[in-house]
Amino acid sequence: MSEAFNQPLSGNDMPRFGGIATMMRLPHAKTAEGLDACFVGVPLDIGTGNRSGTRFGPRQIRAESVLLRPYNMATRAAPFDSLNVADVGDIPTNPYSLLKSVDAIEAGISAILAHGCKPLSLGGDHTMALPILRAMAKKHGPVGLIHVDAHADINDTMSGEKIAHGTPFRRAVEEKLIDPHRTVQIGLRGTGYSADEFDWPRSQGFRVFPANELWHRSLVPLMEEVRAHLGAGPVYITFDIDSLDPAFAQGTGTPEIGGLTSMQALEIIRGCWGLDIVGCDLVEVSPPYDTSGNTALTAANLLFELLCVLPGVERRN
Ligand SMILES: [Mn+2]
Repeated sequence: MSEAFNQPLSGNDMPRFGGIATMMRLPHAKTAEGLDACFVGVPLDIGTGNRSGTRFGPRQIRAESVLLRPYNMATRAAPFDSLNVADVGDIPTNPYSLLKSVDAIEAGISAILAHGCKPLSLGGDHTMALPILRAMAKKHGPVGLIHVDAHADINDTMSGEKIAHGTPFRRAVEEKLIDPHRTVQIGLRGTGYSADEFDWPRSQGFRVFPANELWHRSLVPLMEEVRAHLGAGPVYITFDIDSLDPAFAQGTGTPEIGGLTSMQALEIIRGCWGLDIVGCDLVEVSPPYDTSGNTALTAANLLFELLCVLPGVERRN
């Protein structure tokens, strides 16, 4: 069975530090034709308001992903026995124009969806969630959203701009790309520009789980609640690496103390199993601030975990 689909290149056939640096050492494909799921890079950082560097995120996540092996020990998921997966390379963003980059991302994701393939996007700053959700809504209608982040990213504008990495979910509500009553935000914390901005997500119907309510807790029960809340219907997962505490993921542009642990991140993603997931992203990895490579390594692992909870992935017990 496993012979039928693309397989990651084994470290026994080519040393892990050799070969072409695709995600998980999968084959590179020019398009998503014939694929069930694909990894796609979005090298973008001109939507960031503080530290930049996420344009280098996709390459660094791919570089650290060479350590990943194809079977998930904890969940027994065997994604490459069940789905045909490849790395389709990067979407050609425009380093001089955020708006043109946004259009390019929507076109790139739409082309993947046209093949019936589910994109797992490697970011890139969080601006990319807006064009991705535009493409998703065109195909599926308003989607349910699991948004894991230190920040709500619901600003109306940043420095007067409607499109930036802190505004995508305000735009997504306005453009009816997401169903606010099937939207959850997990891990929010830190400081804000005004006291009332903390109330906006709930005023739209979002369920919000701030980080301080999750400290010292297993998130397995939380995810039971999340699954029940989202129910049937398409779900998109957007995972900002800054949801994790800087102790676990320092290589990001807008770190906030008091965040989630790596273990809680695994519980969140593994707890998405059973939902009708139509795509996902992992954003805001900034290699210039990732001195150990640990943030990109964590991102690579979380992307593998996201692949493992896609519908149709078998579990070998
Ligand atoms: Mn974010």
